[in-house]
Amino acid sequence: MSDKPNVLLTRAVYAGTIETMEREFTLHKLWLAPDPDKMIAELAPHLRAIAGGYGCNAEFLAKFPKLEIVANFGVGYDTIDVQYCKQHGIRATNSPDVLNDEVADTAMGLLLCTARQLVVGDRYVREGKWLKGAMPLTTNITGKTMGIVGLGRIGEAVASRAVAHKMNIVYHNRSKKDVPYKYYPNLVEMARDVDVLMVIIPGGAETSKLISREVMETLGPKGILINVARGTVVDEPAMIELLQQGKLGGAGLDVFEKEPQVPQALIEMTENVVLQPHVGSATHATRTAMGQLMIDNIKAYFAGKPLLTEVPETKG
Ligand code: NAP
Ligand code: 8YV
Repeated sequence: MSDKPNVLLTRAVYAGTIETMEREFTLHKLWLAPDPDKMIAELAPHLRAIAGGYGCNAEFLAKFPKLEIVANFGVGYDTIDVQYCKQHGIRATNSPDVLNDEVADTAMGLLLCTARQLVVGDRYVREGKWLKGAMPLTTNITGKTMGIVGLGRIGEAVASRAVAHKMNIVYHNRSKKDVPYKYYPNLVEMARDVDVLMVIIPGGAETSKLISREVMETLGPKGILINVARGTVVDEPAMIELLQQGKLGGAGLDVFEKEPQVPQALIEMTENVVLQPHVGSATHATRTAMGQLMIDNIKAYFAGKPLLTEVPETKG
């Protein structure tokens, strides 16, 4: 019997992370189990740690009466029922900060691709259209106003990049922050005053469809919506309708309501919509750092040391 702690990994994460986990822990890979229920039944009597965070709703967590820690792979932990964890004395951790720059780069990349139609331009050349004439002019971002919905760790990294692009920054959070940007307590009022709405808030029930039809209609026919948060925070059917009717100018999307399913209507909008497969943090360097933070939290827990990045809901 190995003295390395048993850890149940609920989904595939970065390959390098899995290799490290196999050295550090007695690792159980749920998504590869020929019979997942059998694996769960065998582990249930003694398992203390779950990693990955995927599918960790109350029903799943209740299968493990000895569970003490859930370590998420990612900063967004909307797939973990942290209220259940709190009620059962289970600690939960995530991987903040190590991915701020990566996600902010993706957000700005999506904005430039959408406003300047860089993907359209790539296709324009490959399809030989340039031989017949210049591509139509597009939209600039310099001097435009970006409204950040969720000026947190990643939101602030986006803001500093947008400032470098000579954009004006305003923001909407539930609470005002000590930052040199105008604060909008009302999201619709902000949507009225901006050219770009940059969405980088957490997922979950509280933010579900926060980017409503009214918000997007107010952003308007020249407005650009960028969503690098979660698909659930946008009213996706309303967004599609408004884009089709020309009542919303354009969208750059990294996340979707039913990932990896993407509505066909969005796939067919090739001029003013840019789609990405949830790659906000998808580089080797950043995924390695996310994985190491997940591992270090579990190691700290079993060593009786303070957790490095516990989520606010299970602290104290
Ligand atoms: P963070 O530092 O906690 O920032 C979240 C911000 O959102 C805070 O400033 C918070 O301010 C605001 N906020 C929270 N709930 C709100 C609400 N109901 N209404 C308005 N504002 C609200 O989190 P982060 O590290 O920047 O990450 C943010 C999210 O990005 C993650 O939760 C995840 O869903 C997403 N993400 C996506 C990718 C990707 O690959 N696309 C990668 C990483 C993260 P207040 O508390 O004042 O409201
Ligand atoms: C991850 C993310 O890609 O950290 C997050 O919240 O959305 C991304 O960094 C996602 O968790 C999938 O692994």
